[in-house]
Amino acid sequence: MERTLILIKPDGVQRRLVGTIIQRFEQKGLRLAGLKMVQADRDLAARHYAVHQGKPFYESLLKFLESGPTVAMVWEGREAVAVARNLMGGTDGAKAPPGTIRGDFGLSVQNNLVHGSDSRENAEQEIALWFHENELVAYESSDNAWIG
Ligand code: DAT
Ligand code: MG
Repeated sequence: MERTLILIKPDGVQRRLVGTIIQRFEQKGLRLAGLKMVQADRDLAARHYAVHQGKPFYESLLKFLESGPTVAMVWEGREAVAVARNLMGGTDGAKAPPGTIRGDFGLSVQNNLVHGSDSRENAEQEIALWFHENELVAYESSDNAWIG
């Protein structure tokens, strides 16, 4: 079973899209294993986006992630990392196809509503950054045999 970290970033919270975005992951068949609201500080923002350090948009990106509360979630299921990335659409909302979260609700590159881990390894690292292990819940979904 694969897990991925999904963030509804501050623009998604401010724009009252939390329920709508969660619904996309839920309806697809992924299983919610953890969920909380976090006000990221500079340290958390910098660690989360460490890979982008030195890029021209880095400082602005950290300010954005610090600018308000984020909803942090762990979703699990078959191919969860790739499935979640497909549900999100590409980075630039203007180019992301309709039907995806960014394609349906975003026009910006930076303010693109969601974060999703881009590999299984990064997912495990990011989950550890945002969650304590005891905040994640393991359980059987009763519809598992139907969803796979
Ligand atoms: P993604 O979030 O699709 O994985 P990424 O990891 O390349 O994209 O970049 C992380 C975030 O940084 C992205 O969600 C929005 C922002 N970003 C990326 N490229 C950018 C750019 N050229 N200008 C401004 N912000 C950018
Ligand atoms: Mg990324």
